[in-house]
Order: sequence, then C-alpha cells, then structure tokens
Amino acid sequence: MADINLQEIHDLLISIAHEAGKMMLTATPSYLDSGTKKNSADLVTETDKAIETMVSTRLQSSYPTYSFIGEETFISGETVLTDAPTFICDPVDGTTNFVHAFPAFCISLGFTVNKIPSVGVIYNPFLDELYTGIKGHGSFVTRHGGEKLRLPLKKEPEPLGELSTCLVGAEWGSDRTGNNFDVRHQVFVKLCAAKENGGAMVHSIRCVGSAALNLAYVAAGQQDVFWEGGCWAWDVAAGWCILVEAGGIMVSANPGDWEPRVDGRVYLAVRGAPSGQKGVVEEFWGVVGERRLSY
Ligand code: LIP
Repeated sequence: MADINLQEIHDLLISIAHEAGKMMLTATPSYLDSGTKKNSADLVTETDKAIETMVSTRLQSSYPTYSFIGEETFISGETVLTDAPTFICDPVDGTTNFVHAFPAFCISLGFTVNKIPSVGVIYNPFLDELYTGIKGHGSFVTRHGGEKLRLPLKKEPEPLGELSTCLVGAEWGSDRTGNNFDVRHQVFVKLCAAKENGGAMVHSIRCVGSAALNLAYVAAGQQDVFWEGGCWAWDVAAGWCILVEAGGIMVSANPGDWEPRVDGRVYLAVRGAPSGQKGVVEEFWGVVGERRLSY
C-alpha cells in the first residue's frame, strides 16, 4: 500500500467521471436502446457499455498492472475480488433512472486494496454533484464545480435515535419473486407500520434507485440509513469509502454480521453519529427478523 498514490488515483478517477458524465448527458437513452440482463427490471444500455470501455481503457493505460472489475464485463464465477489493487466500476448506477431521465444516476468508481475501499468517486452529471473520498483523508461533495464541502454536511451531526426518527433508503431491486422479494416486502411494511401495529414507524422510506447515490446521501447525513441486498461490489465500493470517511459504518443487511465483504451483496449503511450506530443497527436487524436475504 505504501507505494500506491491514492491521491493520484483519486484525481484520475475524477477526470474519468467527468468524461463519463458528458457521455451520459449526450446519450439521450430510451427504452429503444436499452436491453435487459436478468428481467424487465434489470436494464442495461449501450451507454453503460460504452462508458465502461472508456473507463477500463483509461485505467489500463495508467495502471496496467492493477485489476479491474466492471459491471458490464463481470463474468459470474470467474471475476473475483482479490487483495490486489482493484478498480471497481459501475459505469451507470441507477440505469433505470437514466433510461427514464429521472435525475438520480451516476458513475461509481471505487478502488480497493486488500479488499478495503480506499478511494471512492461518485458523479451525478445531471445534478453536477461529485462525491469523493480517500481512505484516511475524509470525504467531500462538490456541487456545480463550486466549493468542496466536507462530509457529513452537518459539522455536528445529531445523535442517532430510534428508527422512528430516521429517514431510510431502501430499494425494491430487480428480484420480484421468492424469498428475497418476501423479505424485502416484509421489511418495507415493518419499517413503515405504526408502533401499535408492531412497526418501526420510520419517518419515511426513499427509493433513490442508485445504491451509490444512497451511500453518498448517508455519508452526507441526508439519509440516516440505507438497507439493500442483491446489488454488487461496483454499486457500493466507491460509496463505502465515502461513507466510512464521513464517520459512517457498513454492516450486513442480514442480522449479525458487523464486518461484511465488499462483494457480500447484502448491506446496511448507517450515517456517522456521536452516539455511535449500534442501537440503530440492532433495531434494524430486529425488523429484518429471522428470515435472511440470500444472494
Ligand atoms: C442498481 C442499484 C439499485 C438496485 C438495483 C441495481 P444498476 O444498479 O444501484 O440500488 O436496487 O437492483 O443493482 O443496475 O443501475 O447499475
């Protein structure tokens, strides 16, 4: 790690993210140029593929010996995250939003060493919002090329109370049958239900449609919690670094695992808080209950 210049990698990833942003904004995606991967809720466009090619080409020319994992070139069972320095790329996170021109899509570029997220860059070109983080050096947001603001946005974040005081990010995902859909459905209902009906009565649930942006919002302190299963390392690697650098934590979406893997596919992110996150994590795991997401 000593000879890896994280600042240099961070700067390159920002430059790549801006190039990707231009490609997204000029792409005018529609249903016509989008295909599906798993089912009609799991979209991929020509832009996802073109951006990933641009990203991997630029990274390969600067860092030919480092590994690369990208959403569009990942081969199940073959592409594995190792301890080697690794770039992890989601060319368009929030592809469904991108296709609908709903303004919550981004490129997510992470860099891991020993499987630890060490640099993160997330760029939403539609809103011109850039989230960045370097391990040990904090995380930031820059809007419209203006001032670089340290995360979390509040200098003194409030202590985390019960879930009933929380704004929760969660997604419906693309699995719409079986155990995973049942667990998700049950968690959504229990989070929202009134306390007298056995629920947690959260302030509300936000379905942003991009795991990377959800993590950025938790890092910023604009969402308290984000719960998700089924997404991949490229959805979370960048946001994970940004979150931790802002004082937040990442645990598993399933109860009991305080140290999930980047490629573990089940995640619960909690914002930084002076009181710590243990209480809210345990309350959330209580909502999940006995049944587990299985990916
Ligand atoms: C998406 C995630 C989203 C999740 C979807 C999907 P994509 O990534 O960010 O939060 O619910 O299942 O994985 O496909 O837009 O890159």
